[in-house]
Amino acid sequence: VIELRATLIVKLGGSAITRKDRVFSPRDNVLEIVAPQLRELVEVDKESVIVIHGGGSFGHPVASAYSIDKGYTNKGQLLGFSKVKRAMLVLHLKILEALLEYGVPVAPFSPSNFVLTRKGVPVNFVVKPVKETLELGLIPLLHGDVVIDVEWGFYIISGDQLAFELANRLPVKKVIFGTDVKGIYTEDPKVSERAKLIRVIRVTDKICVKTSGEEVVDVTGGILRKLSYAIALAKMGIPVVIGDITESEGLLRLVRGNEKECTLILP
Ligand code: IP8
Repeated sequence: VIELRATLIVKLGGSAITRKDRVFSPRDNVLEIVAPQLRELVEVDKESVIVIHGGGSFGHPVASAYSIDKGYTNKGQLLGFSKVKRAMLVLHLKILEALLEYGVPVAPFSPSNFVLTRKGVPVNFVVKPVKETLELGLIPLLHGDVVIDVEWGFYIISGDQLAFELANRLPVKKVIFGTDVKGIYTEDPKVSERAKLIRVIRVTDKICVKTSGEEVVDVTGGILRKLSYAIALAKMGIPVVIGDITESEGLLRLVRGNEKECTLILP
């Protein structure tokens, strides 16, 4: 039996791949920048890669409009479930197409088909198809999704949580949270000029991050929740890098450790 090579997880954050200020608008230029780098990671760096993308201006506004993130409370939400799925699948297809254009052999996966949660914690998470797909040399492409929760009815599982769940079930060596800013700041850099980039966070550090509260709609908890998954991953011994993937070669620099302007979360 050949042991599966430790995998690199790349999360394409919704703020990087979509315009959060306009509903249903992808940032095609960022997809064009990211796609060839993913190809390079596979062909040149020989990385085994799982890609996960977030919801951005596709999943979040729809989920929020139907209060899907509050769980199942009324029948009108059933259509909301379908519409969140649709929004995510439309974005998923756009990313699939962008990656295909650059010859990246992706295998699309939609988490609601193989994940069931109870109060947000997976009770079923069928990882085997993802694992076998990876072993064959394909690049699994997953997305943040609305899943059925046996207690709450619905649950929005974020791409960040998916990274954490995968790392609990597969050998993962590093996780990149790609976004449209350089990393975690002391304050919201889009609002405050005083915001300072935090370059390294140790899991034992006490850190203070001020959020603006003016953030665009994010049903999965924004930057603080991202940070808590990053810290949980680091506690498992998996380094996490949070950084900007909207600039050319940005993703490669983050993966290869050549980027100084980013946030490293270390055990
Ligand atoms: O953008 C959320 O994924 P995230 C997906 O990674 C939905 O938090 C359905 C809003």
